[in-house]
Amino acid sequence: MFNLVLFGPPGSGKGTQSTSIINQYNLVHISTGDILRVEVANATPLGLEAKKFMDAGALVPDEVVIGMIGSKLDENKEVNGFIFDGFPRTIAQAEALDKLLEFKKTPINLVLSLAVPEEELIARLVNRGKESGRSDDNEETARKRYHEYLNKTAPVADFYANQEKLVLVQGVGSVDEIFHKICLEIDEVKD
Ligand code: B4P
Repeated sequence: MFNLVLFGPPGSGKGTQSTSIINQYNLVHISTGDILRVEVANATPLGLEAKKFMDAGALVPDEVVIGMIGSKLDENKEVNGFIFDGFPRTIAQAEALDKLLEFKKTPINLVLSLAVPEEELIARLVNRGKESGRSDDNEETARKRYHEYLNKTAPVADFYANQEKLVLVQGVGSVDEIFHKICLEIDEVKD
């Protein structure tokens, strides 16, 4: 199995690059953002609770997100591996993921961190908001999300650097150029 974490601030291209990576390497895509948006769209109890946090640019509580990941791993037993997109976003989520994977006897193999400057992130999210209508893609909420990232998510990079799994990838350039750099890093680690 090969398990990849795609890490980076909101708007850094995690979702965009995941689409290409799953096709190239035949991995199962687990995006906590996508799962939460489906829950919101279906107005489930979980979705109604999560929406309050998402609309405010805040992270959804750890216990909610960790529970969702546990279910997804159980649903996908015989697979080549997983790509975790937008998860883990806190140290508690990272520790929980290690425990869940230990149980499955398969570790995280690589963490790719997409580096993009703040103003480029905000511009991308505001631009996406014009087409997608996503309630968290406006300038005010995008800046809150970025600060939430700096406070709660950025420390997760050190967690994986200490495990010698973190590799930085410059996330500015064309989607294809960035995908090419990502493939080089994956091929270096994957047998
Ligand atoms: P997510 O859905 O994870 O979304 P994201 O951070 O906005 O985006 P991503 O980095 O995937 O960017 P994308 O490729 O779409 O999170 C949404 C919310 O859900 C969070 O704020 C939080 O509330 C909640 N949540 C999710 N996971 C959670 C967790 N684990 N714990 C707690 N809460 C959680 O790209 C963005 C835009 O840039 C797109 O328009 C794209 O076309 C464009 N783009 C991409 N690459 C580009 C490039 N190279 N050049 C120019 N534009 C590019």
